[in-house]
Amino acid sequence: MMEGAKKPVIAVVMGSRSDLPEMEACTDVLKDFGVGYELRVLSAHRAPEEVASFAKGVVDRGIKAIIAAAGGAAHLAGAIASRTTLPVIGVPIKTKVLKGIDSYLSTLQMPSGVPVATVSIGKAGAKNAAILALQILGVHDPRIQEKLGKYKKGLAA
Ligand code: RP5
Repeated sequence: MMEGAKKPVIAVVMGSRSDLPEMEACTDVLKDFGVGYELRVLSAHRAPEEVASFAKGVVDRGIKAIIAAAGGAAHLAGAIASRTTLPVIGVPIKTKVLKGIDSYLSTLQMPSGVPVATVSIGKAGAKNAAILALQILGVHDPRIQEKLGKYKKGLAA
């Protein structure tokens, strides 16, 4: 586990170290906003027990939103969402064979009652996951809200 300097309020989880190059688009945004996050590699298929204990302990550590990225038969975001009341944002990682359509549908198509807020495939989705997590936190944090406002103005310019 690696962590940002501040107390983590967002958890960024990915299914493999090989997802990190795409997910740096996510952590770069969190760093720019100065929001503490924790970063973990946890595979729903290769380490299911660790995923379960992560999901069960995450509220007690003060985490407010979870970003979960995986590729292929992407089970990670859903496996976490099934075990927590925190909002879970799913990032479908781009894959070689099916270009991430597999990851996208696996992350998106959750059953009724267990939502995963699924963003677009790849780096754009990774970045948007960070912004969406910040927007969730911004509802109760005026400093994040203000920074998001400046960010939006920057996009327009
Ligand atoms: C998924 O399988 C991971 O999220 C990754 O996108 C994909 C391939 O993993 P590696 O075989 O590169 O570890 O679980």
